[in-house]
Amino acid sequence: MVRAGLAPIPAEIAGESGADLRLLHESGLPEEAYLLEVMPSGVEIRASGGAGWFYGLQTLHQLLPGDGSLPDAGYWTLPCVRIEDRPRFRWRGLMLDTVRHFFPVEVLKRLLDQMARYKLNVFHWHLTDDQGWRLQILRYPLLTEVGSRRTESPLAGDRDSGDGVPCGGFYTQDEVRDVVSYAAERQIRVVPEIEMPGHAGALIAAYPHLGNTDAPGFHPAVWTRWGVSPQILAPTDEVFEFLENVLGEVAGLFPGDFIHVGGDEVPKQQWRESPRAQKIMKAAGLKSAEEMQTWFLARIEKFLRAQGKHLVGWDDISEGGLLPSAVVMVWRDWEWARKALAAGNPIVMTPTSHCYFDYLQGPQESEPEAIGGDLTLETVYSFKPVPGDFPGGEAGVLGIQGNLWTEYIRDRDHLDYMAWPRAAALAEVAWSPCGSKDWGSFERRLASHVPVWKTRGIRFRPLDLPGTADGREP
Ligand code: TNX
Repeated sequence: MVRAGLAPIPAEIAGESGADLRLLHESGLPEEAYLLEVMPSGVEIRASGGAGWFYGLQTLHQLLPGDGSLPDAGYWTLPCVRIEDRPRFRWRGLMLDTVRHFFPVEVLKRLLDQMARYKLNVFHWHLTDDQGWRLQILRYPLLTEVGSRRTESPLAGDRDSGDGVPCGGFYTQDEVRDVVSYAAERQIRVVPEIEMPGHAGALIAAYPHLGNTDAPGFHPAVWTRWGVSPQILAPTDEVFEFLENVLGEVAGLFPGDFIHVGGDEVPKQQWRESPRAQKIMKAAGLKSAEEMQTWFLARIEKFLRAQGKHLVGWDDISEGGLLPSAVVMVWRDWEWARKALAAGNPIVMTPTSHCYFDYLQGPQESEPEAIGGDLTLETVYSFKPVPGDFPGGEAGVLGIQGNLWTEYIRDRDHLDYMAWPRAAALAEVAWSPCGSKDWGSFERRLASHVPVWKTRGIRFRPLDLPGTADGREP
């Protein structure tokens, strides 16, 4: 055992009290595990590295009464406890869609702060889509010059009309590096998402020759409605070269192991109707547009492997057959999870039934406008991500993730309202051992987080507002 002090100590804890807080190295503990002991002689946190110390400190912080500010007495009184703790899953994610609405870096950092408090460790950053391209790529400046701007968005309360208000924004590479290091200091890895071959309308608006220019209805433009644009990337060598150059820059910006390439909801009509795409399909011996999607992404997967990265994609990537080593993010039918696991592909469970934080969390009449759906706090908490019949049980399940799609989430306060407290429920599912959940206890404990959220200016959804149908099972 050696004395160590690598993990940042929250200012309130370090304080001026001179509390005897020891961070001790214990190599036998798994990567994110910690042992926290509060004793009359002081506090000890044992871990095998930074992640464990960091999580021990988060738990210590949660033991502090109220909002964490120093009481009048000038010191805190902590209960003597011994907590041995480790996460159930290694992927405990939250996704933010920064395309449908743009959120400045400050808002991302606030979200990362909250994630850290709940020991969530993956920030999935949705950066490109039909409605915008939000990541600076040095080699292709039009991606942001053209692709980050749309002329208008759907009107609030009337999805089929436009609001006439231009909307734009993107992150510079310096800003991305800043976010990545801010996240890393909080033990959060950032997984960027660059969508292909569908949800790529903004890319095609910037570089129209990469679309299916010979398909009927080819219309390059940054999409101004929600839903899915029919414009998809052409399956040409030129497109692959472009994507590889983009992904090369992305790989350099994001040091983590994973790059998400979307792959969801690809409308295949243009591939069926483009003579050029059909020719490529036949030459490659592919029987369907679905097979061509797998072929397309297999080529990208090979490129990413050569860069030392794993491809992650939404479960739609399996429609034309599974890619050899892709991580499948399951959002629709749980059958996709079983198929992926049976083929040996790891999965992240993020089904709409329990993880879509853009869905309504109470009666529609009394909630802010949302995409629809029905996802109460209790339903999130009831999430059982690994049913008994998953091939290989829990072994292939990397973890779980909540998704904040932002078609109807326009600003920071609304984002808070949709994320909290639901993301806290998800965090408990992600961290706690299977079978240890207790809704009553969660509700009681959650109440004690309210003063902290208030101090931090988090505009959470008040806990006494009504939910709707609860406790849905998968
Ligand atoms: C489906 S989930 C989408 C998103 C939308 C979301 C709205 C997924 C892979 N695709 O493009 O924003 O529904 O809930």
